[in-house]
Amino acid sequence: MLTKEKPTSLSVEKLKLSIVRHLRTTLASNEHVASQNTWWQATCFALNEEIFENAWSTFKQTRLDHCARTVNYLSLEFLIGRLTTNNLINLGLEDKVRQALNELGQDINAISGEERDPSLGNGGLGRLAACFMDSLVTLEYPAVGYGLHYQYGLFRQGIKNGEQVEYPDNWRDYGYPFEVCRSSFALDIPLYGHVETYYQGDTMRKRWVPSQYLRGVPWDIPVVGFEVKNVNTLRLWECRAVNEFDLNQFNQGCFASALHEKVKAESVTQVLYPNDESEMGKELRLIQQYFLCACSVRDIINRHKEHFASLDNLCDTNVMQLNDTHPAIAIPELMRILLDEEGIEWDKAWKISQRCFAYTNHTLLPEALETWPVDLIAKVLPRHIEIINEINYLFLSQVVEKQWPGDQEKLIKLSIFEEGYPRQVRMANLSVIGSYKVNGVAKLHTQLVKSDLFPEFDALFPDRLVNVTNGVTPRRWLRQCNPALAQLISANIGPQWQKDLSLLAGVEKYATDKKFVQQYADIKLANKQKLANYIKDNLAIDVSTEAIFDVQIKRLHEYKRQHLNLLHILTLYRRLLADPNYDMHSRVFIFAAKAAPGYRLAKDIIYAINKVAAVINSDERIKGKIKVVFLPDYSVTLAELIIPAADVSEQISTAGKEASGTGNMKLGLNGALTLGTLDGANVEIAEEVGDEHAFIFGLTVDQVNALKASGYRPQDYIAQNDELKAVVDWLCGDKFTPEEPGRLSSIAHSLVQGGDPYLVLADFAAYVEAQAQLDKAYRNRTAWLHSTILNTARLGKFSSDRSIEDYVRDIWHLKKVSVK
Ligand code: NBY
Repeated sequence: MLTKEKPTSLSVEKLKLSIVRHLRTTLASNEHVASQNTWWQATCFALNEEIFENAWSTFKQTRLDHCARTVNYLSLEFLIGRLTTNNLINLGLEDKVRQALNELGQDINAISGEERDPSLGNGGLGRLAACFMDSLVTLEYPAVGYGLHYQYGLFRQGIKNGEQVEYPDNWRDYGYPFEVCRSSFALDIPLYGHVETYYQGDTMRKRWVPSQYLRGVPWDIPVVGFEVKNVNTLRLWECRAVNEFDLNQFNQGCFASALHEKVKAESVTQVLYPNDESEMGKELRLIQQYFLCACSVRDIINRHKEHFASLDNLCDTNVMQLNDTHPAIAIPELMRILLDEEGIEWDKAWKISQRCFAYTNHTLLPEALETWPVDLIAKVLPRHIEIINEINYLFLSQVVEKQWPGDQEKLIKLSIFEEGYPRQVRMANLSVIGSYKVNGVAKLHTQLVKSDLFPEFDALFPDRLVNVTNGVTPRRWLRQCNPALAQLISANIGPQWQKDLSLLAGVEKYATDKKFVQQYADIKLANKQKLANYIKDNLAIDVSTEAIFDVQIKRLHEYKRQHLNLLHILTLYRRLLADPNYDMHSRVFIFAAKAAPGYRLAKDIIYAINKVAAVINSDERIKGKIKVVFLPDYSVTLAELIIPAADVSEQISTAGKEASGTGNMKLGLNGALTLGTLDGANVEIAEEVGDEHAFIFGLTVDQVNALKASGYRPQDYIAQNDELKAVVDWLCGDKFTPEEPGRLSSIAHSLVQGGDPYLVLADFAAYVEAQAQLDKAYRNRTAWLHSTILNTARLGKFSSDRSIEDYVRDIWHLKKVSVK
């Protein structure tokens, strides 16, 4: 038994009745004709009966506890993944629903497989938000997630002829059973127009006269706690037109243009922008951001005002966490409401506002730091640009000028505005100035935020910058994705680890227990077989579970260095061609990654991986020693299949570039050994697990900086290393693209003529050496299994429950609200 039963939980009989009732009444079907998808919907509706009642109790209980302070997690992305199994586990109903469906002639796995994965995020940032929602509710903290109800999530990826092609992801097509439209909370949001000045007695006041409104309609997705009654809310705003269509035009026969306003409004939440680590400065994206912020801030204020007449104590009832700078426009939005609508004077309004916001930074990459053209903000949000101006003026004159009198350079660097053509608003500066706490997402990252990104802010506000190392929810990333391992752990140390992951330390003593080790090994093998079957079914590639499953799964980006992995694969291939008896354990290199549609080189790297895979996989000379597998359409669901089957976790970003990483945590927990650089949370993973149980290689942040300062010359590395030269040359020729010679040369070009901005060539030799060590280590089966189990046992720190307790202690100061 992995899960405690909840006191009110339903019986198998009641569940069967409820599922059949929903088939017949809600879904106009019956148990004789229902499709698998209809069965799935009916099952979800049966669960909702339990869920929505608890959601309501949670909401009421929070009010009763004197409006306990609530964290509002503002994020443009929530990459929640499928919810069916997750909800079953968290409700403690998995076994009963399995039985109920079984007795109804249905298979629970097939039924949960009917759910489309809601991909409402790009990568780590969006998935982190989903893990945090799971932990917040499980720890019984009052929390609301605020996001956008995209009609299309992140594009689905196909591979055609080796190349990425994008298809729309209509995730809710005919409806999604776990969401409910709460039309009574709809709001109208202003845009464009101008600002008027007027006098109220002697005081000059401002008001925004917008020229357009958008309607925000909330869709609520319940977030079910594990082994608690609490159910929190993820509220996703959908944008609609205030007026359905122009009746005049319609009557004159201009049907298409009558719909113009509707189409334009609906485009705001039509599609998730598919870029990670880059901003694009488009008007529609700015409106998306503002639309989320305006709806959410208004919703929070409305909630507050049900109990309090003024907003003076808003920060006692609420905190707003900005998930990166994407929702930073919430800061001037709250200021506008306090100043213009509530009539509060500036200093007091600023104090209130600043105590409401905290900001999480997820990146140091310069191209990912958001800026918006001043003119664009002035056009869309004319009052907000005035407020940003005033915030900046007061900050520069009262804070910066006081600390560093007459220091022009400091003023230029710290200003919210970046001078130039066009003038830009720096959202990170606005976020730091407008928040009471700012956090990085891993120890190293936070250090770099303090020393490199915001050193002056750190000097001005010494207590503002803090660290909260990321984490992942053990419910989805161990219990759900690896049920056999979860079962084994529970059988030996009890099930409590699921709510307190530090208890995994209790597994350590089994790392030398013969029976346990064998069971652990059998589970890994079965997981590898399951993945091997998927690979065979989907790509028609045979892979052996005897081989090392070496996994790199993450967005495709130069800084993550999938091409370093590729260069190593080519190196092994060359060695095998030169010497068919070259001594290596067989290896399956598994990739999954989406590239931003406009990121040329990233797409070229995907193409290269696929072309190399085709050649290597069909080369009989190497006797199957290497297989290369690119799994298309990486998603949360696919991650749940790959992670439990991995032997090796590739975390090979250039030191200083990956803020944290969270896949590294998931893979380690499931017993993959990390092959990684000292970057992001890898540093803390190695610290926890011990250097002997990971493969750490490559330049450190300091060495990267020193090398760059001394004038990095990639050609020198090629000149000194024949193998490296040979594989880079391969990319320039026609070895892998006989029909298109030179088609892979863009990669070689970026590494040589392009200056190799992410030091792939500088780390190549160390990487190849670490791979050789790993190959050797894998062959000592006892030692490898020992390390593997220690990874599971020692990574308890990386639960998102721990991250949330850090946020609560250092930033949010929430109290638990238990639903009885
Ligand atoms: O956030 C990731 C970091 O790269 C990773 O190291 C970290 O573990 C994770 C959670 O803290 N960042 C990330 O996923 N960023 C994005 O997805 C993203 C999305 C949109 C935009 C920028 C970045 N944007 O500008 O629109």
